[in-house]
Amino acid sequence: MKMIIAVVQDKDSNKLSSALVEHNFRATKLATTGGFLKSGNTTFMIGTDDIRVDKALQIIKDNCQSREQLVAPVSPMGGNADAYVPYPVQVEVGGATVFVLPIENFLQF
Ligand code: 2BA
Repeated sequence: MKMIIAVVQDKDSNKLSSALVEHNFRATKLATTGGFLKSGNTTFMIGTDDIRVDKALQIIKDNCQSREQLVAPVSPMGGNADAYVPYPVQVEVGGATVFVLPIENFLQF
C-alpha cells in the first residue's frame, strides 16, 4: 500500500475530489498554506493499493494545472530589509507537488 500526498492549488481541489471519488479512490483533504506564497493550497492524502498508484497519479495530472502567480512585494517595515524585493515577482505554481510514501500498516477501527 502507498500514501500519495499531493499539494494542489485550491482552484483545482473540487475537480480533483470529484474525479477521485468517481474512480473509487478514498482521500482526505487538508487546508494547507504554501511556505513561499503564504497563501492557501489544498493537500490530499490518498491511501491506495500499489497497483492503483499510477491511476491516481494520472487523475491528479489530468485535473491540476499550473498557473502563473504574481508575488507582491512585502514592505520590510520592522523586518529584514536585506531580503526585500521592491517589485512583483512572477512564479509558476505547479499543477501538483506529489509525494508517494510506503505504508507500513493500514488499520481501521
Ligand atoms: P509555496 O511554497 O507557496 O510555493 C509556490 C510556488 O512558489 C512554487 O510552486 C514555486 O514555483 C515558487 N517557489 C517556492 N519556493 C520558492 C523559492 N524558495 N524561491 C523561488 N520560488 C519559489 P510549486 O513548486 O509548484 O509548489 C506549490 C506548493 O507545493 C508550494 O507552495 C508548497 O506548498 C508545496 N511544495 C512544493 N514543494 C514542496 C516540498 N519540497 N515539500 C513540501 N511542500 C512543497
